[in-house]
Amino acid sequence: MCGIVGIVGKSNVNQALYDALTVLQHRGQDAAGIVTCDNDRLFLRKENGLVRDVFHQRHMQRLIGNMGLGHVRYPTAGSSTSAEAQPFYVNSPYGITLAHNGNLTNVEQLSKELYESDLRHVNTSSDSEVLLNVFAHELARDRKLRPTEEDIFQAVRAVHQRCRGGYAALAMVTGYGLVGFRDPNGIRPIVYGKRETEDGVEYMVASESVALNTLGFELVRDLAPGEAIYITVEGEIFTRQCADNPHHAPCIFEHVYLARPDSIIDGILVYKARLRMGEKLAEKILRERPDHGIDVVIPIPDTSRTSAVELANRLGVKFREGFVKNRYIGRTFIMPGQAARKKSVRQKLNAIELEFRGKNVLLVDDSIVRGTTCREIIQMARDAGARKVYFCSAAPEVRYPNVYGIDMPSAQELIAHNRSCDEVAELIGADWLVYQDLEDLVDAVREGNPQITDFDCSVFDGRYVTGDINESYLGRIEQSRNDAARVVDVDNAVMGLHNDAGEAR
Ligand code: PIN
Repeated sequence: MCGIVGIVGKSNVNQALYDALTVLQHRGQDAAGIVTCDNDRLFLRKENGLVRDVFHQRHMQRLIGNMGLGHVRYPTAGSSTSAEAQPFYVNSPYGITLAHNGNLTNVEQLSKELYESDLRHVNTSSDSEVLLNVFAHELARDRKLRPTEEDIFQAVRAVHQRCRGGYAALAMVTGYGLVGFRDPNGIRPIVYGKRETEDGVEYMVASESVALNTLGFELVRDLAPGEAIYITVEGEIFTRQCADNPHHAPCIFEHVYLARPDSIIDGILVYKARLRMGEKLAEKILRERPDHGIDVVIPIPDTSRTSAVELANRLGVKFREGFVKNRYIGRTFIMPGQAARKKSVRQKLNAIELEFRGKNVLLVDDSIVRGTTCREIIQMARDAGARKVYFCSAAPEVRYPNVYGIDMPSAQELIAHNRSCDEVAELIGADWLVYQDLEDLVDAVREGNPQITDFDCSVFDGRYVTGDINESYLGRIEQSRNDAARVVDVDNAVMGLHNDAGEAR
């Protein structure tokens, strides 16, 4: 999962892009990048690290221009070198840069086509570079000196015909404008908005509406599935449906924990969806365990807090903060000859004993993925003196891998894969465990916008909305996601490539 933002402004956009990236930082902490365009010149800075560590005064000073785009990256299998930080650049045609959130599922075939028929070189294993080259190739077809909005939309149309998977992307055509597009199933989110300034209207396109709000842009709307937006450098704006058969099936996991609660995605306020998840969980607990005997409901910070508040409210039980999270976790340093040691949950969360001693506690988390964290947290609750530790998950059992850009472990590593609720309860050490029903999760989210009739729930039900995911594909990603196969560039301590126009860090 990644975050993207693009701005067409009336003065330098570097600071606004930087600020927007800090607001989207939750979508990816692995690498960050900004490219700006000043007339026909591009300025790029990208590197592994958090936004606040990647951009220094000297980089910002170089990032001039009234149009630009930015990216924060979440690590996915094999993407951890800084050469794969985004945005990516190709010089022909026009000079195009691209930032992308999502995953292409036919990347092998596309890479082959690019090499064999399109005669294009792709220098990394990133599917975003593939997406950029497909777009560039399609835009170059008519060999025009100046692209019109029709040419841009025709290229996006061709991208939709060639590319499979989930993608929300922003491309900047040097000297011409900013293009945003969303896959024909609208799996990954993307919105746009505008703000008035003394010099005229400025536009922003971003992964989440919080980026608009915090910078004073007014949300206009989400891009529809398959739709593209083109904003010229002069501030003219065009939108067009570019897919043959768009079908809206947005990713439900955005609502579970990927997105910020104050974002509105496809008309649904994430915060309210999470409140409703808590409400539905409470109803299930009351149905299945009417004599639950819970003394206190405790969220596992931060995401689950919203659901937990409403859950406690519905149960008529006290809501208490039992864990405090350290917001300032530092880096892990590697000593010569030693492997990097993973930070323990206890270094991140600390229990307030008062809320546990002698009580029956219900811990609430947004989801259970590997089950490793919640097992440790349950043990912490017991060590703090809890009598009984019950656990509930605001999401259903995560049983299948994600292929649309969420960094999820392989199926074998998912604790609920091929296991029942009771088996998971035993493995994580809970006295009992309640998962949200999928139907309830869908209802909780859908209530915010009943016009959406389908969601991508593949991690819960194994149904992939693009309809083209087969066993052999799943087998291949299982292989590449096996922890052992991961390329770990530990904290990227010393190995940054000098990709900021030759300047060393
Ligand atoms: C919480 C995100 N959320 C916490 C991610 C861990 C499952 N884990 C999924 C719970 S936040 S595990 O966004 O950082 O607040 O129990 O499956 O190991």
